Amino acid sequence: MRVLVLGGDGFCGWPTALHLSARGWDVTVVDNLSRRNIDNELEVSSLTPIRPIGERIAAWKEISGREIGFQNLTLGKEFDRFVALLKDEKPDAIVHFAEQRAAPYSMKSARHKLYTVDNNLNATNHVLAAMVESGLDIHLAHLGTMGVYGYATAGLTIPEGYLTVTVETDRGPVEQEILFPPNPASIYHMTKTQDALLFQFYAKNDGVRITDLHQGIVWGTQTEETRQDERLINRFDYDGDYGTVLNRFLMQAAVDHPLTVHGSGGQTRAFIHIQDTVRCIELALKNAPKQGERVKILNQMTESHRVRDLARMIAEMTGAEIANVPNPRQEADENELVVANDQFRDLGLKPITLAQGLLDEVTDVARRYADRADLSKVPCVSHWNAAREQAARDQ
Ligand code: NAD
Ligand code: USQ
Repeated sequence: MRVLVLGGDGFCGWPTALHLSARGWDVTVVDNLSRRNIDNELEVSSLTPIRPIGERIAAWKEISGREIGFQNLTLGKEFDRFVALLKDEKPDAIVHFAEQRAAPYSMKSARHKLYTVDNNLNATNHVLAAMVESGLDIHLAHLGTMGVYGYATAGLTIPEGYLTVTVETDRGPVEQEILFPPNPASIYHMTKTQDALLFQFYAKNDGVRITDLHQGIVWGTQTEETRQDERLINRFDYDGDYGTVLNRFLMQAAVDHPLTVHGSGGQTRAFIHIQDTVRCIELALKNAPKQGERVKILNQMTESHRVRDLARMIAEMTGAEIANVPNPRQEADENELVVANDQFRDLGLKPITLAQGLLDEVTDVARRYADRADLSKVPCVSHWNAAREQAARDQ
């Protein structure tokens, strides 16, 4: 089986490429290395010493004997090259991670908003149009986000993508299944809600087989494959734009930085360990929708936690202090989050939980590379309403 991993140099993509290669898939990574360029723009580096993509791939060949291909290609810009690649490789599946994925980065300035929309929507549309153009029957598995649902569920268990609603009409109640109403909390999350419409259209019009994985916040660093050699090590983002909350807290605890809880820390979010991410992708590829089936949507998360509870748990474990800092985002003070994830459980996923001591593993990684940390990059400096705040200061 052949698979293209779009965005395969990134935090989720690299371990996925290795996981699938280790299980006998013929893997080609497609990535324009834009994430590494954004590190240059922000003047930050992964806490872990990630190697250039060529070195990563050569190290994997040395260790496993297996080849991973690489194409430096910008999805959303180089359409003809991508169609030619599809016709050449004839992949059975494509895993699509290739988008700008940080909410704070997407809200940094007007330029960052424009870049995120342009990059993400064009990448997804080009991938879909190229699949149709190639004439091949390829399964697309896309990494979406729990954030498409919004986070205030008011007692509702968030279903997997679709919601059955009853509409009162003159002829009595009519039942209909609709996409769960989108409620994005950042420009980045908004691009994922629009991706969902592109998927609905291409599935209906062209019969493209699509799985959209609504993933929660990924935590952890290493997987079975990335820990085999330091040259395979995965990325660890800790800065205010790209670092996600749980990994940031673990890193902060390791370098004696107070845990940066936004506001009262009342936001509840869904989480998944990186090892489970790669398992879920494999399960999704093995259980592709059939021709003519609607877009298959799965919630890819394993547990939900409130931010302040996570901070408390890590503080108790490590002795770290907690600092409640002003929230740079526009989000509710408190939200509940109950999520259905029956499909992956039915497919046999046995989730790794925070309670299993894996937090230690991440803290160990953070401690080992603590000297690489630039603490000036820890604060979240991207504000959701920066322009309005500036205008108020100027008055
Ligand atoms: P990442 O930024 O580490 O990786 C994305 C990769 O895609 C990078 O290597 C980047 O260079 C590449 N890329 C971006 N735009 C591209 C383009 N136009 N053409 C070619 N390559 C391009 O992000 P990640 O954390 O690995 O996330 C991967 C996907 O999973 C994203 O779509 C994200 O929305 C989703 N996701 C991530 C998380 C998380 O916690 N990290 C949670 C839920 C969903
Ligand atoms: N937060 C803090 N302190 C911090 C950092 C974050 O309190 O130092 C809070 C935020 O205010 C927010 C919550 O933690 O309420 C989560 O923030 P995050 O940066 O960990 O996650 P988010 O912005 O939602 O984005 C991440 C990934 C994104 C993915 C999303 C899944 O970057 O690609 O889509 O998680 S989800 O959150 O389920 O939508």
